[in-house]
Amino acid sequence: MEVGLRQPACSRTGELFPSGRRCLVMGILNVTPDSFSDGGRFFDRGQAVDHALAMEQAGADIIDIGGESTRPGSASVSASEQKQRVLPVLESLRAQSSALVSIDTTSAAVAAAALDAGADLVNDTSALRDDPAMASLAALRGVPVVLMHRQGRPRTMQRAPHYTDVVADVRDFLAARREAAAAAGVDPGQVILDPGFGFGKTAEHNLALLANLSEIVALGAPVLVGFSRKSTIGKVLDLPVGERLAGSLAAAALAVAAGARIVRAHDVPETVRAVRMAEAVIAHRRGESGS
Ligand code: HH2
Repeated sequence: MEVGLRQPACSRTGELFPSGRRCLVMGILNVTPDSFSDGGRFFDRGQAVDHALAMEQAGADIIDIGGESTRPGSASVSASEQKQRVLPVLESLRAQSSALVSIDTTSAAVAAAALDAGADLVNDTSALRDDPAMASLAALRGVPVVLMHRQGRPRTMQRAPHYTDVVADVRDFLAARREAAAAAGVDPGQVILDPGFGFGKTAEHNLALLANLSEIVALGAPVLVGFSRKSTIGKVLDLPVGERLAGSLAAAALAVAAGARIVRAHDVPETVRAVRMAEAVIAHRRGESGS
């Protein structure tokens, strides 16, 4: 299929959020041997597709497919290796499901191939910085794109994260990246912002960002939150990665209450329920439409 010719399934972020729906759940599909919480579990194509279909069945609005772990200390994976991992899964999934699919990559070659194979949006944890071709790709394809804050690079980002004021620094970074994307031709209406929990941040930084998420929401773009199973939960509750579901759900509910529009999660059935519950409460806030 030729670059730029496919009509995207959702051509604007507005179409991601039909009226009446506040928050979408993005189910995580790591086609990797080494992701921090589920590495190796979905490295097999059949298991990956089955897991994606199960997440869709459980209420995931978007399936986020990635072929490169970005956990602290991880090494980068070549574009060709990422494509070998994700494309067969994406193609099988596309044949069996009409779920929205995002491609989690910082490589424009991987993103382009995934869009050709039927992905609907791009999730770039470098906010278009790692690959200079990513901005023009996003502009050309006109698909929604997630711009995430990350200090440093995955291999070293947790060594000594430092901020003057983490909330203001992340907010200003995201505003600047949205402007840079617009300067490269990306429609600002297609931009989704993400504070990047765990990406060059201590537990204190992550807690401050979640506590003040409304300042990121105030930038006016849809905000994505990925707190699922992350080490801050392990630190607060003193729990290993396999026992962080309750902490993940608490973070998801707080994110929804602060105005997040997408929650990225490993445990989709439970997260969908937590999000719907938070939305039911929010619907009763005074002065908001739908209350
Ligand atoms: N977190 C991870 C990966 N991609 N993308 C966005 N937009 N926001 C996030 O918070 C985010 C992300 C890390 O989680 P996971 O995919 O489970 O782990 P790994 O990177 O080890 O595959």
